[in-house]
Amino acid sequence: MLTKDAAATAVATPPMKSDSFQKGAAVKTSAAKSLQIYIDGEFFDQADAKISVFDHGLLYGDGIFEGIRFYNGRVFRMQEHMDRLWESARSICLEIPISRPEMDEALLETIRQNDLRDGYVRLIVTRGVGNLGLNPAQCKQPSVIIIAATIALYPEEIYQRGLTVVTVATRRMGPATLNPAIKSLNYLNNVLARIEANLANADEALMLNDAGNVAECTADNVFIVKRGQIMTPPITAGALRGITRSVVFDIAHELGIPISEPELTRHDIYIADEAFLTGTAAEVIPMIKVDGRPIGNGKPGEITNRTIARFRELTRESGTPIFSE
Ligand code: PXG
Repeated sequence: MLTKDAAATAVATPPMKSDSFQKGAAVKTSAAKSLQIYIDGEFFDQADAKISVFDHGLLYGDGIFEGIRFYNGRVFRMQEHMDRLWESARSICLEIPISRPEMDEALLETIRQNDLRDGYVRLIVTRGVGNLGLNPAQCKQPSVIIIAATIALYPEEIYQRGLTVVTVATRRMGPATLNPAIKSLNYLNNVLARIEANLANADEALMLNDAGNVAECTADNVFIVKRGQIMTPPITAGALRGITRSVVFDIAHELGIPISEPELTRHDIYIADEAFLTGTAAEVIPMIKVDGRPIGNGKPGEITNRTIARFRELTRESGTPIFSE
């Protein structure tokens, strides 16, 4: 039986001095080497990669980010991630200080500098240095930070067994407060939900919106399968327009499985035949128990497993090449 700690290993892992951070089937491809971090056009050793304490990204969570995976020397769905980054920027009136082609190249070069073929990239644009007041007009120069690291995968066992999830009391913010469609540096809403899941000894937290409908999990979109049809909450329910979510739409169309975006309640989850979560870090992963109730027969379902298999093929076969071959 895996603990929630095993589930928590799906995080990007810098090569730390101690291995204690990496539990389960951690993957390391560059053990002893210091990471090269991109900050505003320059590369720094990870020990020297620092930004100002006056950056509003730190002071107010004022900034945006993307989490991107690369597999087998190719960046998966890179343009979709860049589209979403630019949309988040536009929504918060943040002017990204470099062009799209420059950002593409900076991302690819960061992976090359670290000599990685499989891993995870964290791309961050902060509001930049200002004063201690929150007015973003004080911040003249946004900063771009790119971290490419290896990723400690969930152990294969967890894809075969599935995740246990609890509904938490913390509601997903509504579009009138901080729109969850913006992938901002302000993740405290999700962090609070995650703390609740940890305290309940669950792998993930199911978050509802203010209307009581299902929104998403803390870093993953939610899907159910009912009578051969795949369903996921609409973006308007408070779900991030996940890139992995959109890959599931592509897979469903390809496999001829009907897919739709109705409002979903907890009841719909409890009576589903199958359920799974999607996210860049978690990929496509079965959800087998919610609030103590087994989903379907309590095992990953057939459509879930087919979706996982096709997702893995796509990650191996497609993407933007990192190295010229
Ligand atoms: N919902 C939320 C709130 C997210 O932050 C997803 C869904 C899934 O989206 P993608 O595009 O990844 O399919 C996310 C993903 C991580 C990490 O370590 C990822 C996210 C947030 C925090 C950590 O991969 N975003």
